Amino acid sequence: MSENHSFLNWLPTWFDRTGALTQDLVQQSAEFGLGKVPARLAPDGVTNMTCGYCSTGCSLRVHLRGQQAVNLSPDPQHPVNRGMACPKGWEALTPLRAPDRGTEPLFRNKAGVFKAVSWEQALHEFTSRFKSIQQQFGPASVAFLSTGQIASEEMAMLGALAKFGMGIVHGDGNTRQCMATAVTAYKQSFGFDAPPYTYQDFEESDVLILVGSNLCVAHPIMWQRVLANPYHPHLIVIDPRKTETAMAATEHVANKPKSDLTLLYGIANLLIERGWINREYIDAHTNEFDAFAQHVQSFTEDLVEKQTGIDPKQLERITRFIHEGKRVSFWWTMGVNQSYQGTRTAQAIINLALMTGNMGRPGTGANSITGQCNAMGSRLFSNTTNLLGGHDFLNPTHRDKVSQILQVPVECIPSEASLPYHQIVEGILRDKIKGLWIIGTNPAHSWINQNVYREILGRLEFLVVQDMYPTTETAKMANLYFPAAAWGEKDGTFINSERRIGLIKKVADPPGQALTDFQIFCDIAESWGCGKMFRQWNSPQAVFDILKLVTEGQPCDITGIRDYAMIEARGGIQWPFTQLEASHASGCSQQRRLFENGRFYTQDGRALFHFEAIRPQPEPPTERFPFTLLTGRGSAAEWHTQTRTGKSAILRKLSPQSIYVEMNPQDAKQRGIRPAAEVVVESQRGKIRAKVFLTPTIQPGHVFIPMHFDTTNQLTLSHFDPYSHQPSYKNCSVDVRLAEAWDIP
Ligand SMILES: Nc1nc2c(c(=O)[nH]1)N[C@H]1C(S)=C(S)[C@@H](COP(=O)(O)OP(=O)(O)OC[C@H]3O[C@@H](n4cnc5c(=O)[nH]c(N)nc54)[C@H](O)[C@@H]3O)O[C@H]1N2
Ligand SMILES: Nc1nc2c(c(=O)[nH]1)N[C@H]1C(S)=C(S)[C@@H](COP(=O)(O)OP(=O)(O)OC[C@H]3O[C@@H](n4cnc5c(=O)[nH]c(N)nc54)[C@H](O)[C@@H]3O)O[C@H]1N2
Ligand code: SF4
Ligand SMILES: [Mo]
Repeated sequence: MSENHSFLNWLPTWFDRTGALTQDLVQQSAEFGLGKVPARLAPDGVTNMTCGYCSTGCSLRVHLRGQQAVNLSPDPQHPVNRGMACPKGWEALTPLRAPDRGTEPLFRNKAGVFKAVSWEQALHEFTSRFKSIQQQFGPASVAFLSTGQIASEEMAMLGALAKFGMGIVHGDGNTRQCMATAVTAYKQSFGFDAPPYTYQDFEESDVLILVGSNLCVAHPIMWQRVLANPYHPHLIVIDPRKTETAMAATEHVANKPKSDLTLLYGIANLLIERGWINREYIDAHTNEFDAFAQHVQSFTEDLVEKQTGIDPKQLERITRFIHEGKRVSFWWTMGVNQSYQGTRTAQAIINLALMTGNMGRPGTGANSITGQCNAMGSRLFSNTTNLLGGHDFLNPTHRDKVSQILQVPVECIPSEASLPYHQIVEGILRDKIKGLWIIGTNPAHSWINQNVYREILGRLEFLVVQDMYPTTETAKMANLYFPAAAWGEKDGTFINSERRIGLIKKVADPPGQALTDFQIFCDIAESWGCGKMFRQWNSPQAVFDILKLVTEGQPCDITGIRDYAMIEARGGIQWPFTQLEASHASGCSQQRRLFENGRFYTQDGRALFHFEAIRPQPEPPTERFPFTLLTGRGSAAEWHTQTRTGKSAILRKLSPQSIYVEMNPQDAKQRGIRPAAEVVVESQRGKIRAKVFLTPTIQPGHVFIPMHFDTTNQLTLSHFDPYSHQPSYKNCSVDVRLAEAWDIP
């Protein structure tokens, strides 16, 4: 039997990566014995809530029997998913009853052993340790790192408590690893962080262009919406790998990694040369086009071919598709955002949409697809880099407004924005930050350059981790662990990629003494001695009402939403939703896109063309490290660091369980690497062991490793986009060789 046969058992996985779910699998999804359901829900029946994994925001119907949440199914009526869910959604209840759920607070004693303690003692340790660090080293010596996976009300409570109540200045989120580039690009180009689309646009376009997005794996239900497009659209996928999405494309543009900016400028240049631009739209609604046109002149077909590997014929073809399309939509995800020149690349996409007038109409737009279930909530309400409601910490009028609405003294609102994530990490290294509170993220697996990062975390005087599980790589390093309730065990709202606010609900009790993040924040406020500041913040719905007021007059104004019941009745509500819109028939539409009137959120209402010279790759391949390492999502069944999806036997069957590296057969042959061989992958920062998977879907000279394995980020590079400060996870240089007996296990 050839070695290749050991991969036969992977094959179903390989093809199931698309997220297509068989009936067999649905039946395996046994009934769950979860905790008691709160009395306000009918004992038998169903209740709808938004999925707690990705930013698609599918609506799931949770089935209740005998006061137990027994199963769930996708909501057939919902405008987002229309009865569909991916494997993670179907299995969303399973991680709640995992045996390693945190059931009590844990405190590491002097011997270094985690011991269960009461909440009272845990809160006392939290308050006394952090206060003493702040007294010794100043208020900014304690920081927090949060998440895009808790409710908006919880994020807002955390951000307000930390910054207004506890005097913390620096707090950022894992959304920095994910969405910061899109946020910065939109703010600079449109005047506000505003993804303009609605999912209906997937079905209305006649040309769709996906840049650095593996939609089929990372957003399987959005992908279903593309497949439901009745116009037989051209689908152009720009990705160095022939992903599942690229395989289904009418045109796969397999460019060199991180050459997108050159490619997009080349397309812009060709559009201008051919006169294939919408001058009327440009003149009426944008600024700086002429300077942009001049900038892209040097991006000739020859230059593009040399830098990107895309030949003039293909360049011409895609440019022609854009020109001939009546409704062209541009979509991008992490292949763009996670790059050292990501902001300008995202803006190069925005520029193409603006110059061809593909904006504000059905089936058009420059559309960033976000990642986590509530990354969009964190963009508006986490109070980290923006002041609550998309306001600016640096703007005194904004500080006054927020202070008045919240009845928080204005002096308690910091007049500086938080340091970005990587500077918080540097702050720890430089002994400026001594205490860290990590909520709902697992950076000891997911942050770049792990070997150094873990050492840095080890320098902290006090690390608090608040998570569903005390078993995550990060929680294991903590001095104090808070057991958090999960999605399904609490109420609140999420905002999905198309700006739709949806509900999450409590359908099970948290295990043991675990508390909702919201309750933990309220208890900390009391323990810290600033509880008075948050008297009005006494329930998620009460916080939602406060957040509504904060958005008044902002582009994200949601003052027209009456209450949670209104969100429920309407199948979610997209922002903005002003009082005027609420009273108007157009406000009732389930598919609302931005910029229909051509007015943007800049001072003069015009969108701005941003552009810049191409930057050199921070770590190009060398003789010693000849391969470019790409990382990303492996399958529809795996979620990030696998703390949740790893708990489902069904999901585990749908993806490889040990680390593998995808490599082109040609490269393997040259190096004498046979299929399924054990190899060592080495970068300047670390070396790891993996099984090789030979596949022509990866170009010669590149390799790909999914992010779901805890060693992947030992290889990745600490390099950041200068505007968004987002890490460049998707390119560093590595070597791959056969593992020897003496290599690391
Ligand atoms: N199943 C599953 N779904 C998820 C998640 C998950 O963990 N599992 N996570 C969610 C989150 S938080 C996010 S942010 C999204 C991410 O969603 P995506 O961004 O779609 O997923 P990735 O696999 O990270 O990256 C997308 C593609 O970028 C390509 N790429 C790498 N370098 C370049 C480049 O230089 N140029 C171009 N054009 N492409 C490049 C990679 O080959 C990869 O196919 O997924 C969300 N959905
Ligand atoms: N190499 C590489 N690395 C990457 C990426 C990549 O493409 N390549 N992508 C990056 C991106 S886009 C992202 S978004 C990050 C994701 O990285 P992480 O945020 O580290 O990933 P998760 O596994 O989602 O971690 C979420 C944690 O929150 C916990 N949790 C879940 N629900 C709750 C809750 O309600 N309350 C609390 N308190 N805890 C909860 C989970 O148990 C888990 O430990 O990874 C980044 N890392
Ligand atoms: S596509 Fe995303 S939101 Fe929908 S079921 Fe899957 S993980 Fe949940
Ligand atoms: Mo993400």
